[in-house]
Amino acid sequence: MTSTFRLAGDHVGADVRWASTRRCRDHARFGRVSYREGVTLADAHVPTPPADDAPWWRSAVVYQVYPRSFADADGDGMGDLRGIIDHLDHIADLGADVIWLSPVYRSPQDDNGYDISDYQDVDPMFGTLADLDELLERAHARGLRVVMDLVVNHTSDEHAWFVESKASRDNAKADWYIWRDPKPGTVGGQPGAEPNNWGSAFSGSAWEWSPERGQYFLHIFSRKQPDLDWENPEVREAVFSMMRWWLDRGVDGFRMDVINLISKVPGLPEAPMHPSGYGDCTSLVVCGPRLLEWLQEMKREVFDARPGSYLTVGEMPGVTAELARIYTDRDTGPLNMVFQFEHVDLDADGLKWLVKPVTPLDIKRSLAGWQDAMGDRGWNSLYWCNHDQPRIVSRYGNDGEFWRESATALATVLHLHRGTPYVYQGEELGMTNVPFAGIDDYRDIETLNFYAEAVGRLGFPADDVMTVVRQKSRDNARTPMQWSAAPNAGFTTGEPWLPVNPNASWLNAEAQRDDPRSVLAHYRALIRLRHEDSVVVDGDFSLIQPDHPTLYAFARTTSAGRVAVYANLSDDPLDIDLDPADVGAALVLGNYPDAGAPDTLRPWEAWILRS
Ligand code: TEU
Repeated sequence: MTSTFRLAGDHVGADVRWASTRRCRDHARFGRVSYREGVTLADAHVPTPPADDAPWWRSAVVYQVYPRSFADADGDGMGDLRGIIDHLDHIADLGADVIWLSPVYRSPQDDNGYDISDYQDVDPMFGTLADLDELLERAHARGLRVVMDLVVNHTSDEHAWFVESKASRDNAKADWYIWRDPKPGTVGGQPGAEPNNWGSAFSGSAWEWSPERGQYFLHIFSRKQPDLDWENPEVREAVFSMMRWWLDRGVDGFRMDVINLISKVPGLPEAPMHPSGYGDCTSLVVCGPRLLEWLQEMKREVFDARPGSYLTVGEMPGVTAELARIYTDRDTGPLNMVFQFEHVDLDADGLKWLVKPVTPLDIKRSLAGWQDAMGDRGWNSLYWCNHDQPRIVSRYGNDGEFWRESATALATVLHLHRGTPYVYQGEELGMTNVPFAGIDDYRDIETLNFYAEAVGRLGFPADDVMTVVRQKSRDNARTPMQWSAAPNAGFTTGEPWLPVNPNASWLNAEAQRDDPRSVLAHYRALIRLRHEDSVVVDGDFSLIQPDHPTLYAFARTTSAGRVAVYANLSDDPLDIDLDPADVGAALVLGNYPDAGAPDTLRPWEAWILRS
């Protein structure tokens, strides 16, 4: 079969509206092009905008801001709220609809703000509540919504609730956290006295001894992040009331941190052993017995009585597609969408740090499986990157020879799936992993704890450990945003809290802003396409040539038409056959400067075809 399609204008980083109204005359080079002189693409297929009565977040794109690394307005080396306010135009120009703000609450910053000591105040290092109000106002004025991070599986150990809880066994908040006695016959605080064998996600035991109270408390994450006891109705009401307070203040929803860990299996039984030497409690804490009930309760208590429509996304490591569909069911689900982890765990052999190779076919099967599983009842969130994940162009792309092509190909594939896309700051520029020289450059608690444990207790060679740290550390995502080629990438006039990636000299927002071939221009075009074409929002999903090892191709269809994606996820050219349904379709967006050959995809070339 000949892979002929019609070209809808200069398609590199093309502005989609422009492409869709431009006259397309110069396509004669495609032998079987059937485009009539003088007919615009708009005449050929008028894209129908998404329906007005559908929930707004279905056609939205979310931009995640990690405040400490976004922009520093006061020169202390740490990003802040005023820095975000100063750069709202960047987010608005990209076309994003929503900002998800990683935590800016008061926090000792043991886990960069995911350890909160006051849910209803802003940490002074980020600014004030008045700054946050101003950010909300200015974002809203640009049509941008703002979603807050809700971290309520745990608090900081410096939160007033925990300070009170640990003071005695009979205070008013004594049962707000998960307290347990030492194992019978042992001495509390001694190795082996922990109530069970669970390991923490950040290395070591998940239990910490509290001498004040003479008991252990559970912390699935760091010892400064004690888990709240959601079995206690007072805890739930305190969380719901705090959420209502934020909604009253004008926020537009919540990204709910590890929300599927709040319900633990009663009795906290021993867990199967893990290579780390501790029990792997995943099966005992993930999507536990009362999770659905409590999420329904949250929806009822916080959202149902309010006019308006909010965005709720539950971060859910280890969630199955079957459960995710239930949590996001369009009629009965308590959440709009969840973050699932399957496609970002493909390179982990059981443990994040045991890296294994991933093929394009693995990625395709995983993401396509989720498309099928959500069907038209559930809803996907679509992401490659966030503050916990290595940079996608370094991870599943080629950040050397095909940096631009692979960054844009991966973006194309993801954004054309059914679901709500998330863009993590710098992803829209194709930011890469950082080549830090040694462990001293890293700041992330997960990375530092792992390194200490792997090199110290487990005795692995430091060089081997550094190899995996460079691939997987969360600090790859957390290096400062690359605004320009100025010192410190224009992020700060001071000393940045985490070193800047040296490639900021050429990889930065300023260099890309007016370049129609840039990664940034490509992201803009993808976002615009979603806003303008209901097929991208609503279309059914089906893979094309599902078993092909490097071709990632699929179609989205509704009665309004068909959008097809053909992407070559490899460093080699690829001869392809178009699906018969796509022969004669218009090319609305590609990622090379010219149309190339009609039946060959160049390395990491990606096409979006419309018919
Ligand atoms: O992350 C949850 C989570 O599953 C992490 O353990 C994640 O798998 C890990 O960071 C991957 O390396 C959320 C937040 O996004 C993360 O930043 C926090 O550290 C964590 O919860 C605890 O609040």
